[in-house]
Amino acid sequence: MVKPDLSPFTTLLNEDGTLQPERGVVERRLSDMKEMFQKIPDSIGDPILYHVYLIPVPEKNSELQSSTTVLYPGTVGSEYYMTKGHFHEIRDRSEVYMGISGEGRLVMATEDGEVAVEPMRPGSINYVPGGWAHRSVNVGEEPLVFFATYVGDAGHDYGTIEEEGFPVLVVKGEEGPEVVENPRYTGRTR
Ligand code: S6P
Ligand code: ZN
Repeated sequence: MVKPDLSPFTTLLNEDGTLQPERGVVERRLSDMKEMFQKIPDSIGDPILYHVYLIPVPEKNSELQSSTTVLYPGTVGSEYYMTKGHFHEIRDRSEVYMGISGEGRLVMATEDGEVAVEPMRPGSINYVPGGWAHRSVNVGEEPLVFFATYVGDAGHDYGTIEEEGFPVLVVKGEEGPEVVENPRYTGRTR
């Protein structure tokens, strides 16, 4: 017989992507991820790039963590606002994203430099297999809001991306978003 650790509970999603009740919030400003942008204009200040609203549960592989992310619209130089991006600490742990509002790109990369860029929009369901680092990029004019759920003990390895970057960047081109090579990427390429 399995004796459950938790009792069932419900969280409500507000239209703006916040959660009710609020159980935990992470705020990320430009100053938290300065090294990740190619060039930061002096006049930009220290804007909030995104909030993550958490539904925390025990960090075990028998549970599912979940959260919403509200990634605001804007650019830093030619790059759109984006999340830090990470591998999961336990590399093979997978994740599912569901787009709620706004328009984005989900940039994913393996440790040996394979790349995938997938669309995020209301109703998109992106599967992030184990072993793929992931970063969301807001390419629209409205906040990009999405729900994420992932294996409970996955953990987050931000260090590898901080050191190596992603193999590609999503930049604002004349005709809209463009995926270009990251000149500062120091990881393996394929
Ligand atoms: C967690 C999941 C998301 C991100 C969030 C912010 O595994 O991928 O909830 O945490 O979108 O991104 P980051 O890279 O700052 O954690
Ligand atoms: Zn993740």
